[in-house]
Amino acid sequence: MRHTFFCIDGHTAGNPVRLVTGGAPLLRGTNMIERRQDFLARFDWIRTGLCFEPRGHDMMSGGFLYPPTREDADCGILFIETSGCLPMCGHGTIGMVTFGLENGLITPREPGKLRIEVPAGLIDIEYGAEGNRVRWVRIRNVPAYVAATGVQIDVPGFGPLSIDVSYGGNYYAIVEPQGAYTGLDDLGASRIVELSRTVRTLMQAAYEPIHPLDDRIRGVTHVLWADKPRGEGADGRNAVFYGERAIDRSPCGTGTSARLAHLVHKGVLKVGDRFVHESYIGSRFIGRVEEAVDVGGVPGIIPSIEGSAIATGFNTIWIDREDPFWAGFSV
Ligand code: PYC
Repeated sequence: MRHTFFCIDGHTAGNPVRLVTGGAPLLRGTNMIERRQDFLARFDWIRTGLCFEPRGHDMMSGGFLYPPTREDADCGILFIETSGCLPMCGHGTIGMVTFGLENGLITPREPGKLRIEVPAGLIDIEYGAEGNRVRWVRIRNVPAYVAATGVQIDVPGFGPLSIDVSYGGNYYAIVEPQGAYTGLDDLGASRIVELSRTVRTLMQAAYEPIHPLDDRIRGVTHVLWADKPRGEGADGRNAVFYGERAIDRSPCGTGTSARLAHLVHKGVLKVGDRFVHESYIGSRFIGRVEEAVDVGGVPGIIPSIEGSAIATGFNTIWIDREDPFWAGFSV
């Protein structure tokens, strides 16, 4: 049996986005988080088949557009990635909104604005277009907040680290320069990946963040290595680790949101401040601290992230049950 998926492939600031425009399963659920759980229970093979080798790769990420479950939203998004079905993905949203608008798959009720339902909540979008090309997308993200500071771990072969945990749609272990960590360029990509796996495992054992408003969102899944900026006009740089081997090629939307909340918590940023975040490869998002909010009794912020995406082409993908690797593999 052969399943066919029609996709628009592209990237946001260098990180892949695979928007599945045909072949999405019908999901049960009264909101996107229930649909996400239904997808994980019954259709996770679609994610692994489309994201892992041989049809994808370590960084592969994307999702599906669904009709919204609420009247005040224009559409729903379900994210798929090598690491699972994220509650929220910033680079993925920028890409899927861009490709969806450019190809007439999303119709805004108000020009230049969209409201989208994601598993982590409701996000507001503003975008700028010229003709049918979307030039930029700004996400007013779900609330971000700092869940913990100073979690101590000892990384074998590297040394002790003091880690802060911040939420920006996913939970991030934030590693700032300290001790043996002297900067991204001193580590290099392979060492970042290797260390991040250990950092995540140690953090998962040391501390489990649970979202104050929804306990289905929990646990550190990503590691953000923070560094000083490299390029002119940037305020900071990062390498965000996800899945088993991925470093985000974009500055990471939820990672940037988590970092904004973190820098507000540290007194470095305040409401109204802008923060240009560089990725490991030098691409950029513009982050902004929009407002201060309460997140279930914890002080937080509404962050926004702005970036742009480029489609690279249409891709029709088969998942054929006769293929020994129909559900994908990872080595
Ligand atoms: O942009 O939020 C993001 C993201 C999460 C994982 C990879 N990118």
